[in-house]
Amino acid sequence: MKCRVCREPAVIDLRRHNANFCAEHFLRLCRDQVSKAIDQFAMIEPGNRVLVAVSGGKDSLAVWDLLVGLGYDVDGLYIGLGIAEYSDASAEHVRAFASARELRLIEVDLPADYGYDIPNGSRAAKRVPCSACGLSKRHLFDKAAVDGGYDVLVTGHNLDDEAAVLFGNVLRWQREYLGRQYPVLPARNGFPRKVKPLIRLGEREMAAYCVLRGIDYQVEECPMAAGNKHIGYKEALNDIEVRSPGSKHDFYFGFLARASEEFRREVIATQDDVLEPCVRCGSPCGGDLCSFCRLVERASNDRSQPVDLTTKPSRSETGS
Ligand code: Q46
Ligand code: ZN
Ligand code: ZN
Repeated sequence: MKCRVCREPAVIDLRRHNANFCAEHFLRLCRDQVSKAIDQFAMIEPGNRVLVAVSGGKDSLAVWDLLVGLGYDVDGLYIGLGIAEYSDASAEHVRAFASARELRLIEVDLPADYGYDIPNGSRAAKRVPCSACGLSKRHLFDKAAVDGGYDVLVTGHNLDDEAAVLFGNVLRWQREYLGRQYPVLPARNGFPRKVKPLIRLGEREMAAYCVLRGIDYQVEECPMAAGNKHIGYKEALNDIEVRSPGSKHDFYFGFLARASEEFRREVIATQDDVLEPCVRCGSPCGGDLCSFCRLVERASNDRSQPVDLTTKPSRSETGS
């Protein structure tokens, strides 16, 4: 197995590209794919201040490393979700990464700063954990970006993530979600642009990138993800990819090129631009209180109730 570029021994085969690469040329390929995504979708402009949301997993640490390597001015944001040992270990990976490279890391801790963690918050709000978690993260990403004066918020979603989300949205023809699934969401209501520079790279590539760059990431999956539909969609697409390499890429990029505009037009036409500030936190929202402040309120009301040890969590509350 030889590198396609230099004919030296290869360390990875990429069936989607029908090629093998040595370490040096694989790392270059990753950088080139990120640059290409940034250029193709005008994700980051020169001089932009960039904030990357980091979880401690391979994708978010890799995208931070890649953007710094490409010369961007990037700080990190870590949100402690209070998911027992998983969150403790994730935070350690993020801190070690940032301090070894002398990068600025902003930390927000849900239990310490807002008085709830994802397991309790989701139970109080009667949402599945990933829904309470997604809502909390979106709000805190936006808030940190606005408070810190950042122009762009980066997330580490890769090709496998985006193809799996697309698969789920297409299965149920969720037109609104399809209209929002795009690698760049423009700045709106005072919030920064949101971008996904890893859309041209898959999960396996990101794991290899971290190993080759010596990035020590959180390998454990979040325990709350067990049984979630997204994982099932990823497995289904992996089966297809084995039989037909390049399918995920063609599925996702085919959608972007041929279909997404129609759905995006619908979303833009129905977008409510006269949002009022939340009475508690000031974030733009449709009612008096934004959904994040409602979640915080429910979680704190729940804490003041006596704990009923005879009640078992319902199916939807556990996310299974
Ligand atoms: S962290 Fe949060 Fe994920 Fe865990 S609770 Fe679900 S959404 S699975 S990216
Ligand atoms: Zn090579
Ligand atoms: Zn609010």
